[in-house]
Amino acid sequence: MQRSFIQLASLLAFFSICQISLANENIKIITNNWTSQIVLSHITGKIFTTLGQPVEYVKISTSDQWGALARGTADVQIEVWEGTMSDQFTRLVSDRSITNAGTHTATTREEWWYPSYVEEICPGLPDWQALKSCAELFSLPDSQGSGVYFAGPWEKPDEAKVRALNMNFEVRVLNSGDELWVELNRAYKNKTPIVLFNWTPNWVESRFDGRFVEFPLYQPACESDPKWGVNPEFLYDCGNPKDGWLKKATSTHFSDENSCAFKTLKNISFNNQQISEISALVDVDNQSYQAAASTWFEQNKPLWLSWIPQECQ
Ligand code: TMO
Repeated sequence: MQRSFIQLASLLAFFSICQISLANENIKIITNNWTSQIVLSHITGKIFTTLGQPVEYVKISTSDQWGALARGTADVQIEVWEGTMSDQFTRLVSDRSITNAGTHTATTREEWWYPSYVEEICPGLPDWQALKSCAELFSLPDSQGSGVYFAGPWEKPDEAKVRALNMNFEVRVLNSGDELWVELNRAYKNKTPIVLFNWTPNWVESRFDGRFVEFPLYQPACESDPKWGVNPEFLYDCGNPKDGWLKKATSTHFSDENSCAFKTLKNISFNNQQISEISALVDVDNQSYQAAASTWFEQNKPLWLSWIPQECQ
């Protein structure tokens, strides 16, 4: 009798330890390499912390994040952009390897972009055919006469786009948003021609006047059917979507283990103005990512409280 009581008691103790360790396991939030994503991740972390959920941040590239989410070594991605990430996101969600945690209000665009003064040097912009005939204007001393396009590390195959549209451009891939802005600032100061990857919502639109290049309108078939579009032999003879979505993703076990955090995440929704203001706190006002997250968090308490379901408050 006594023995079985001890057994039962130790069994109960064992289960409660398991539960505690389950509940106390840190939520692993992915951080990438552009500003709004990093700040939004920290804001999300602060919201989870108010639910009593400890968090940690996992710095990882967008290309490696899919495996990490699928394996559960990362739990939360707060910014999945249609223009650069829809293929993997859609495939992994339909495989049930990751979970779709809903859509932000913001609409997005990710595309080749230039500052407005470039239009005076290359008339006909923003049409891509004008850019094609002006390619040499964008050459650099070490580009053998080809134009240079500064790309980020996130994009769809831009080499393929250049080839399919038969443009005389070299694609230079940089490692982060910050490296793109170094090139933009340098060119802007001297008013030299530049074309680089950019996106909206972003802080750039609050500081620099500029436009996206208009490539042939995106349709999904452009990326699956070579016969589609101006080049019947190649894929990618089109631009990115002009009003893309912005979604959130989690590992598949996240919703079971952290139901309040998951429900809250589903409600989290940023709009274009909020995202560009948040990125400007860092890239214009020079706050740290953490400080920008704290600033926003302090100033928007009613909003983020409204994202937490009643039963979790
Ligand atoms: C994924 N990004 C917003 C940098 O294009």
